[in-house]
Amino acid sequence: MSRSCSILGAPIQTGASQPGCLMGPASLRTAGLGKTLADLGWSVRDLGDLSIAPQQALSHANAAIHDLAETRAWIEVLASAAFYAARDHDFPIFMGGDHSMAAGTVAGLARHAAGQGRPLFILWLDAHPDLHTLATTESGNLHGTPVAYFTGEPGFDIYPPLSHAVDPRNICMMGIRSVDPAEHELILRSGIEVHDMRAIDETGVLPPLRAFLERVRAANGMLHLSFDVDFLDPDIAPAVGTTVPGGATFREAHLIMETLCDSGLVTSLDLVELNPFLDERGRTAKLMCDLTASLFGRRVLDRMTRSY
Ligand code: B3U
Ligand code: MN
Ligand code: MN
Repeated sequence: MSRSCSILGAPIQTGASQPGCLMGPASLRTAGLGKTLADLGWSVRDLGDLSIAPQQALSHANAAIHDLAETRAWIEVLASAAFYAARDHDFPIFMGGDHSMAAGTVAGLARHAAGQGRPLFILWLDAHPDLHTLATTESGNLHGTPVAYFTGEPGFDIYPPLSHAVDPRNICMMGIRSVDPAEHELILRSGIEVHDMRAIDETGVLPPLRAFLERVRAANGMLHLSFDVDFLDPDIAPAVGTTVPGGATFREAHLIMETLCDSGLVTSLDLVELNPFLDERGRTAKLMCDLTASLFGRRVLDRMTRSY
């Protein structure tokens, strides 16, 4: 019997500074995400897009924060949807949407993992650690806050209550190359494993990835991959509002996905921050589909006719 995966759209853009992520799920569908996975032998169920009701504005002592009520509502809807998607399918994929949505998906997945008696691990592929609290964000863009929230940092009283926090020591970040001072302080205090681009330049992606996967396996953990488009170098992935030069290459990204596939440990996926308004003839959406295909088992050699 083939394994089941579900794809669920979260057209949220209130956590970002510029509009466009709203179209992310449509762009990933147009690039053929569902068919790509079905062709790899997966039984794919498209659960459609989530939505939120109109909200009354919420204010916060930090006046920089914008769209707090809408983002809070999205987090609430996503936490519940992620819990049920993880319960009902072998592998849920959450198509964003800006990265504030991970506050919801990870909260729901942590609740599900706790019900299974297993720890939840997070692989965070991103240019940014997204470790601001509501007090420290200077941009007011809430996509900079999900990791602080789901690790149980204080100051998130206005977000939905978190049923199960993620242990910061179960988080591995790769690709990091833009860190604000308050985030840096939290990295040092929390024990999150961070591999910045310098570390990747020095060792390549495999040694830190394999060491992390060993930890996940030893703990019988569930593993959620949260993939921000800006992890990739902007030359290959221009469709993102917060490009940072010096990102992961095409081959590094595919190698990570292929290695994750081989491990068999990944149980859920966020594809976030795709802004199709900034894309060039759909190339970033297609790249995200191809990377997902590598995670789901596509192998170059499988497509070649062997003549030897
Ligand atoms: N740390 C900055 C920049 C940023 C974070 N996440 C994204 N950009 N995508 C901030 O605004 O919090
Ligand atoms: Mn991010
Ligand atoms: Mn980012």
